[in-house]
Amino acid sequence: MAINELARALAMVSTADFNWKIICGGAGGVGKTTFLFRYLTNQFVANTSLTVGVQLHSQTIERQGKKIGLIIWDLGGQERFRFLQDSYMKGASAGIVFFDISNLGSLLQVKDWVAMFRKFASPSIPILLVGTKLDIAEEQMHLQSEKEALVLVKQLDLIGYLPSSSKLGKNIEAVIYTVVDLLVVQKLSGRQAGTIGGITN
Ligand SMILES: Nc1nc2c(ncn2[C@@H]2O[C@H](COP(=O)(O)OP(=O)(O)OP(=O)(O)O)[C@@H](O)[C@H]2O)c(=O)[nH]1
Ligand SMILES: [Mg+2]
Repeated sequence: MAINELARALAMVSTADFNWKIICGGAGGVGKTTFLFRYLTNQFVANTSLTVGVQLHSQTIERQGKKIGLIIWDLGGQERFRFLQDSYMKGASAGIVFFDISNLGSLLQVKDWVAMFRKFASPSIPILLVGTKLDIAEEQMHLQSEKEALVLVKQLDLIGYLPSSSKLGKNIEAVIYTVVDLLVVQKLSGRQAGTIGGITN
């Protein structure tokens, strides 16, 4: 990871209302890096190389009147990097697990990623399931993946499911905002329990 990225992240931490670490996992090649690049730069890059180990991104955003420092960790999906990734999951506030809608085999790894996040981050970490590459999936696959994804959401007690396309720019911000908004609501309701009835977003 680049030192200047870490320095930027540390500078951000001192000025934000909340600072959260979000971890991203899922099978190799499903499109995690492409997704984060689209989110951070609004560009679709077709020639990413596989993520070696982990990559870190930092960003400050405003949601619900709060300044939020995000540190997003992109965990390489290749099995061989797993041994060094456990420690990077520690302290995460939320997780996003990705699978490829056009390759339903990638759904089989979702359970393992959820289990890892719960083991190494926290047993109660909120996790969103995200389908990628909606643009190249046939209608039939889209329907099938949605059905299977919703079963997993229920089975594994995830926040929910969103299909996305980094190529089309579909549901990119929605994914991040869904996670962040949930954390904001959790934080505010936990802190001021009983004083703010019914926070909605
Ligand atoms: N058509 C299409 N291709 C995509 C999309 N997202 C990613 N890809 C392609 O899928 C390939 C793999 O994307 P990556 O982002 O490198 O995948 P990754 O999940 O980060 O892979 P690892 O780092 O090995 O875990 C690249 O060739 C991307 O261009 C998408 O929304 N649509
Ligand atoms: Mg990657």
